[in-house]
Amino acid sequence: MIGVVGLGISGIATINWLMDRGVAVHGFDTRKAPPGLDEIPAGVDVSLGPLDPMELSQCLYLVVSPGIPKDDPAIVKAGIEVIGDVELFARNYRAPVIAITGSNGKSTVTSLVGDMAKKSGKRVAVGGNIGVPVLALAPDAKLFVLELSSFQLETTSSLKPVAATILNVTPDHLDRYASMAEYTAAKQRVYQGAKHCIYNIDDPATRPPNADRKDEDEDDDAVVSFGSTGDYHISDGFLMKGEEPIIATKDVKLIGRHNHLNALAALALGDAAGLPLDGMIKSLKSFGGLEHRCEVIAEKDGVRYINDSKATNLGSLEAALDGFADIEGDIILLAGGDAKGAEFTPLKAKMAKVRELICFGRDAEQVAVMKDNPHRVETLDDAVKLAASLAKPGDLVLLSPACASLDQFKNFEERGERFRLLVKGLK
Ligand code: UMA
Ligand code: ADP
Repeated sequence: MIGVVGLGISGIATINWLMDRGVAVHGFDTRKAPPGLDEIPAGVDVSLGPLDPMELSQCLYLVVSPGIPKDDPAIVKAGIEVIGDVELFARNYRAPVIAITGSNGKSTVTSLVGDMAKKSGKRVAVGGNIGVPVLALAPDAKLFVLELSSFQLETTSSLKPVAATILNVTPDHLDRYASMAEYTAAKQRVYQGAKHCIYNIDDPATRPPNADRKDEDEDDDAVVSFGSTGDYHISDGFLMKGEEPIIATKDVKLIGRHNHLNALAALALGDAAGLPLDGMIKSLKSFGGLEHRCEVIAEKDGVRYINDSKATNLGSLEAALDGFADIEGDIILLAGGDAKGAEFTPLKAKMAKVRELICFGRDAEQVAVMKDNPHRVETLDDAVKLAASLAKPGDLVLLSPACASLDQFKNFEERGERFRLLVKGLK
């Protein structure tokens, strides 16, 4: 019998996958009413509430969901092997994998690479942390493009991606990691066994262990860099591969410098996996990005409203502020929620364009240190009302919360949709 700990979407997909293969399963969840309870197939025993090490230890091994730390005391005490759904996938699937991690840009790059593969006629499956559990993906895909979180990487050791990247590392999930070093180490696991490691030359934490070899042999394509310089870089308004211009940035549909860096990473990953250049260029011209990421949702009385609800950490807020540094008016910034243990004072230096900071949610106090004279309100509803009353023509009302949404919403999508609705309702 195999234990599946966590009955969210990855737990349910794992249970179904094991049951399809005739394996006996026992499900566990620390919650009294986990979301996937109704979807558990008949014949699976389920234990809810605090994990019991004795009961866990009856299993052959445990497949632990990303939402539960693998060093949970009960799990450690059980003393049996602990893996994640991505490890189970890695042990059983043979098609090439492109693996993408980083603090920000994962979903954008994952979707973009998936689109590049599709436009190149590949039978591709896209999943992982982006919201589709790896064990729910079409098993007959010829290429898997996987977004992997640090939590998923912690429980994965057999994945051998054809191409792997860490896009960037900025503070996040510090409620679960003791230090940035620990968080970075989890991300670095993506390079284990990777054929091509693709890293951000401007961010030392993304540098793979074998990068020094590249310093000695420039043609070594096991390590590839992107960024302000490096193998893939931006020069004179073009995305470049070495000396070769690939596409003008003005022809790339994704906007903002951070997205141009994402495009470079996607090109490097696609190249490493053997995708043809014309398919990748077609995709760069047409892929407009995902909802809730610096999305312009309305313009009212000369005020633009931007939904960046997916900005759940400092790095993503910083990218948004950099991206809007050249606007004519000012920014009215709506931020707050569950701060996940982050320290906001470093962002004080980035507030030049922010005229008003409106903080909401559980950790409003923590977020408020970013600027002098901040406004504090309870909810996003109050924040939008206040923002509308303070905005002048030319201004930008930016929801880029730099926090998780879980204190007041089901997820970042619900927060973004609420924002959209509130803005729509403004007179
Ligand atoms: N939980 C408990 N007790 C349990 C199990 C879970 O309290 O016994 C809680 C967790 O603390 C968490 C929630 O339940 O708050 C969901 O955890 P889960 O492991 O059941 O999550 P899944 O529904 O399986 O979704 C997971 C990823 N969730 C997390 O890593 C928290 C999803 O990423 C991912 O899309 C999905 O697997 C498919 O691979 C979401 C996420 O927030 C989007 N990821 C984090 C991020 O992007 O920052 C890492
Ligand atoms: P992730 O899946 O890592 O959360 P997303 O592509 O969903 O990444 O983007 C999350 C947030 O990060 C959005 O606010 C987006 O504007 C911002 N972002 C996207 N790419 C980058 C990047 N390369 N650097 C910093 N921020 C980024």
